[in-house]
Amino acid sequence: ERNIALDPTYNNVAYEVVRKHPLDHHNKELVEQLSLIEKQREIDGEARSALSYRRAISALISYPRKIRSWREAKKIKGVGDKIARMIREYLKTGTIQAAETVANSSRFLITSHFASIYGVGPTTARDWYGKGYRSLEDVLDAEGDTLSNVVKMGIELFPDFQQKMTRKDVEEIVEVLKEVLRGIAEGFVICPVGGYRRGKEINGDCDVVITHPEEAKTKNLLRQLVDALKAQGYVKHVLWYGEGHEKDQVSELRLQSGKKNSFDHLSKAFTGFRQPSTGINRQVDLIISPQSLYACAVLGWTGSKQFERGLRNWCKYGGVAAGHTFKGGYHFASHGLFDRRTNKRVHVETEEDIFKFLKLEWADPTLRNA
Ligand code: TTP
Ligand code: MN
Ligand code: MN
Ligand code: MN
Repeated sequence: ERNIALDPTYNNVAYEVVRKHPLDHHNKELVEQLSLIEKQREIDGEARSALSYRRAISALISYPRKIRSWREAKKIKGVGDKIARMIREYLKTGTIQAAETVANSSRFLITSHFASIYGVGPTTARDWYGKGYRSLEDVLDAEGDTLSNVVKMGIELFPDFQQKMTRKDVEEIVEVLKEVLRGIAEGFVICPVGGYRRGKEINGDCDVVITHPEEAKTKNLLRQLVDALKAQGYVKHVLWYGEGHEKDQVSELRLQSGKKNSFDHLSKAFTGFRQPSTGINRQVDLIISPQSLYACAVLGWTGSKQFERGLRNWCKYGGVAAGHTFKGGYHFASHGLFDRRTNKRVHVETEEDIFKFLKLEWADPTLRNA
């Protein structure tokens, strides 16, 4: 039984960009339990530990059949000894004790609740817990006056934002955006990205990349669009607003921005957007890209986060995939693909171009759920 052949297209490699990660996979319950531990490590600030769980989880998502033995689990690249032992425990008993402990930890339940509020990260969540707060009422009672405006908005919008969106909800919002864009000018192109593009039925927010064939049309678009959305009553809350500087010197573009929430140099706004049919405020993330950066913007904002991490590593360090060697030496960001040595931008028109350049086989967005 151990020798049942695996899917011949399966790649047992550590590279997320080479493997396939469908939403529907063979080890869901196991992945669910490991994800709980991963989340707890993340919220407790144990970044390295969280990352090793995330790597293993992605490897398990891409594994082409239900895992049946410890020996089988140990062979999977990305699954280390410690997690392999947890898989052994899971196969033997049906549960992982460490995951049960997390699931029953009131500290975990409360800190993860705090951290799910927009603007509240793990550090603040732990800090609040440490001060003895056990609910949002506790937080508001004790800190109401000192909270930042973003956190105040996050708390105000929380009851709405925690309600998940169907694909239809996302599509409704995209239609509204198209209409508002038409009021600004003809010819805008809008691409829903994030979990929606990866095929998820249920989404936490709506992420869109917007471009126009004429670069000048995207120049002041973010301001125009947010103003129009406010004027038409769709947007009351702007959680983050940042105009990019796509035309700055290339070397400067490569630098990581120090600005919070600004992990690329594209113009973007994270908004609370009132969905017409339900009246619920949805988080809508608007990303504006000039045409020349559109392929990178779409690839960078489609995710998943672990897929993007893998993509950046592949660009930097390279690897061998399907007999092709890629030497690395590049830097990927949503605002461009750069040669690390010269800081020069590589011109790419489409996502397919990027994969070809990186010597990778095309990965359909629905297989990027790493
Ligand atoms: P998100 O909207 O945060 O994630 P998501 O769409 O995958 O999932 P959810 O249903 O919870 O909304 O971000 C969209 C994509 O943008 C994400 O998959 C990867 C990319 N991204 C990063 O790489 N780094 C970041 O810090 C953010 C905010 C997004
Ligand atoms: Mn999203
Ligand atoms: Mn999210
Ligand atoms: Mn988002």
